[in-house]
Amino acid sequence: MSLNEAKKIAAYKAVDEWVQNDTAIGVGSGSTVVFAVERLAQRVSQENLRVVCVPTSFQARQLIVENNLQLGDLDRNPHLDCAIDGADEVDANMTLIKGGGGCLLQEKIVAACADKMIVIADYTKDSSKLGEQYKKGIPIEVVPMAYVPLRSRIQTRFGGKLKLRMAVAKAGPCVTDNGNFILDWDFDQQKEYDWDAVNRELIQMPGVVETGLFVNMARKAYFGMADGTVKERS
Ligand code: ABF
Repeated sequence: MSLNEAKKIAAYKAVDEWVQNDTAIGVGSGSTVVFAVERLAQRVSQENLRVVCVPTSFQARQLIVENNLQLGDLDRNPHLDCAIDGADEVDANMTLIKGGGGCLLQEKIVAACADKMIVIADYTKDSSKLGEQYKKGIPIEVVPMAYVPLRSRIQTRFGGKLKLRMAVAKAGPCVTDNGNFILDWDFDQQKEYDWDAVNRELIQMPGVVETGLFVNMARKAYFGMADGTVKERS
């Protein structure tokens, strides 16, 4: 089974199990979410469901609009029944690395407004320990003027190395939907980190806007496996 097929079976299963009539849902970002939106659009038209979709990024917004789903926002829908999103890695404790696509801030805001966050992923995201699968580090969204001092401060405090994420053409830094920069933290794999504590401490550093560490947020994860089955973790 290809990676795309694996993403699709995970996304379809999550949408079938969690989306109900008369609900508001958060729509995550990334390539797996494309399949979730596809399935959602099928169900909405076949079952005549009333579902409002709140996007987590420009990409998610486009997907909702292109699939003729009802677009909502947190002003009108501050309470969401669930948020369905992808991840870069999911460990055995359901701690996630997110933000490989740069949308971590809005993804975390939307997930925090939802009763439950449901993760959809292919088998390459399934790990026992963070860093085992995703090798690009933990994304940390920072205010542009603070990226240099934060880079050394985080390195000194927690070890590893931080790199300013560059735009695809590498002519300048990658700028998020919120006008910020991203530091990718290649943490020290030999160390045992308490991710909840690390996350809390990072958030308190002036200039850090949000981290791609999602601790105690995901209720359930669906992994599309190479053999065509869907593995579940909660
Ligand atoms: C977003 O998209 C993320 O936070 C994560 O970086 C990424 C996962 O993308 P994909 O589904 O393409 O693997 O949800």
